[in-house]
Amino acid sequence: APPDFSGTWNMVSNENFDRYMQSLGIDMITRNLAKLIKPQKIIEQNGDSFVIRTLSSLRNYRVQFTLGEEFDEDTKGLDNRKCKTLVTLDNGRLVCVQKGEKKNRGWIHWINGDDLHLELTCEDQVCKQLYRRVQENH
Ligand code: 1AG
Repeated sequence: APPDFSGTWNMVSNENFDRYMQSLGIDMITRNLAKLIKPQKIIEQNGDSFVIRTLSSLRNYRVQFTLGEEFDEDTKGLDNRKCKTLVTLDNGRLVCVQKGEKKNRGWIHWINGDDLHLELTCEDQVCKQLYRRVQENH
């Protein structure tokens, strides 16, 4: 069975984020603020349908998709581009391809125990983020 990505996840590390943002054309002031932030991911998964919210004091971002169904993504509040985006499941990994102005753009999410990994790619830059599951109070 595929993993269940649902839950709340807090960032614990973020490698090469500055160069990833540079490849998206983000200005230095915004990059320097963004680097200080440790966002939280809130993922709701229902079968093949997902909502992923990335929350921070600086920006919030929400993406909603169904596996295997290409959609129009507007990266509003981030680099403000339009993409044709497709997310599929490949060996338990959520693999996203963001077709648009930027070459080789996308991301991959996977779970290992209480760790949620995110690799963000744009052109020749790969940013590696690690999030840890926030325990639910029952
Ligand atoms: C993401 O996509 C998007 C978040 O995780 C990547 C963050 C920034 C990269 C782009 C541009 C930076 C512009 C402004 C930075 C301001 C805040 C950054 C921190 C907060 C992000 C909301 C994958 C996701 C699926 O859709 O997990």
